[in-house]
Amino acid sequence: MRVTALAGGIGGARFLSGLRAARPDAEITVIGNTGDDITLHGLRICPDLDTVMYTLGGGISAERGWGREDESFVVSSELAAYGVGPSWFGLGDRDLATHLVRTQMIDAGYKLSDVVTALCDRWQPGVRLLPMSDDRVETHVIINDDQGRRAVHFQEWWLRMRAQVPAEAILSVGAAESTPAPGVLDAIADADVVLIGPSNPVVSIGTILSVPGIADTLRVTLAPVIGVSPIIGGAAVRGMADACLKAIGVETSARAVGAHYGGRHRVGVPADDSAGAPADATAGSPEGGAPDGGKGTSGGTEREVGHGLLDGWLVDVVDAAIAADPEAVPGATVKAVPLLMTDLEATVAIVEAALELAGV
Ligand code: GDP
Ligand code: FO1
Ligand code: CA
Repeated sequence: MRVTALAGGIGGARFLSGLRAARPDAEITVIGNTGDDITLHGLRICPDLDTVMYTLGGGISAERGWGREDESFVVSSELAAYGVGPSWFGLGDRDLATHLVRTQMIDAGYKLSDVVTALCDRWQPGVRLLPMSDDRVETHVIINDDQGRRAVHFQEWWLRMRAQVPAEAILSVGAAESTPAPGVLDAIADADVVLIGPSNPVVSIGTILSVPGIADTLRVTLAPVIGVSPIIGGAAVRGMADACLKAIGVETSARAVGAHYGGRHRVGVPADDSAGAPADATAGSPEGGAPDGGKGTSGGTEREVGHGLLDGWLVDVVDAAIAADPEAVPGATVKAVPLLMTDLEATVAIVEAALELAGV
């Protein structure tokens, strides 16, 4: 079985551990977010790709969820002694080796996807890890504080400001001119099932969807597409996803995020009324798709691929009312199961529920 999953960092990586354990014989392709990437001290750092690689490769810090286990921060503290920051981004000594290898390879002309393959040669994550794009796409956040209205890198907003300064907009800079990395569109088109992990809907999944072609391929793939909600009981399980959702005008609820991704199937819509809206490059927007899942059109009786991305949407049992409401995510089947990834067994059960909803 070929399974393709979209994933950000910590939430995505945990979900992938469950996927790999649930289907050890499956061919798993992961499309990873690179919008969080940042250049510091001349080094290219790819937090979400590394989080997936270290988590599946057994090298992640279990305590932090990012970076390496058994880590030291000698270089970071020596830089701080020179007054060289940023102080809000901790670069571990072991982790630095990854960034050195990556930067050397990129400087030598290799594409990011080649670099990821080379790094995974060491870590053997048991999945095919693809960056969403080989092009530089970076998430920047428009804020307006006492220093005025300006754009800051996502990492500065997320780590230094702890997402406490309201975001006026979240932009996927470079996305409009980017192309999906080799293998990304085929992995979606040729999959037996596509899973959208419980990652941040705006700055992880939304950024992946901002690469032209990815959302459109999700809309038309013959594979069932199942999403897993990162929002439980009206809050993110971890992190500040609520601040990101607020910036794009989406309520922090499993219902609103499901409706934002949208259902793929429209019942009662004529076959010739399924064209998508034009693409844009706003993080969090499923690339021009109607955020309401394409509802509201009346007409014929055929089951058609609609504007949305989802065939199925998994929500937590505390949000079971959403599953009972057929209008909650129009065009998608909503199911409620326990969604807390407390351990591998619980995560495997979530994956099993997603695959069952997909009918594979
Ligand atoms: P990041 O890149 O490190 O921020 O990680 P992701 O974008 O992949 O995932 C972040 C999201 O994971 C957050 O919005 C959390 O709500 C979600 N998350 C974390 N743990 C869990 C969990 O146990 N269950 C579910 N359903 N979501 C989770
Ligand atoms: N997250 C933090 O909260 N503080 C850090 O100092 C930090 C450093 C860091 C270094 C490498 C890396 O791969 C990830 C790192 N992260 C850190 C996590 C990461 O910046 C964020 O969690 C994600 O990018 C947000 O999705
Ligand atoms: Ca991330």
